[in-house]
Amino acid sequence: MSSVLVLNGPNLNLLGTRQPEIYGHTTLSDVEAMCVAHGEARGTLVTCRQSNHEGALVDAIHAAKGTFAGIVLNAGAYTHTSIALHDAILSTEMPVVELHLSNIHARETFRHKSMIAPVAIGMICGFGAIGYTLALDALIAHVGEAK
Ligand code: CA2
Repeated sequence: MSSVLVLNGPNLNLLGTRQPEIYGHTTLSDVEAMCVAHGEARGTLVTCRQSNHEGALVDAIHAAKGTFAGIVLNAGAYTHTSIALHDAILSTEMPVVELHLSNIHARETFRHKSMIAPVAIGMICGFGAIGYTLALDALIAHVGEAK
């Protein structure tokens, strides 16, 4: 069975508790349960992690190599700033699907730039929590094709 990682970055532990007009009412636990169930239905083991710390996210990307076939990554605000996450993805050469709940291109201009996009296989944004399942499907298809 193939195995993928869903990795969430800073403040996403607050999902469903504040700013529901932007991020929806679904909690991070709900999202993670949905991802695991979605993976099960597609014969893929899904493991979920979240951290508010940039270095911990870098560590999680490094550790994913050899354990997971790919990563669905919502790097939160680090998306727009983190050369460290960009370099971590480059160094592992793992397939990463960038995911955002909101449409970052329809928001403030500082959210339009992504440090992840140039090293991701693709990006899904603007579909709320359901985007995680779309990102998983994209990653699972990509990993299957790469075999
Ligand atoms: O839309 C996304 O998924 C984002 O990655 C979310 C980040 C934001 O900085 C990115 O530009 C786009 C912010 C996550 C904050 O999540 C919260 C959830 C509930 C309440 C407050 C923050």
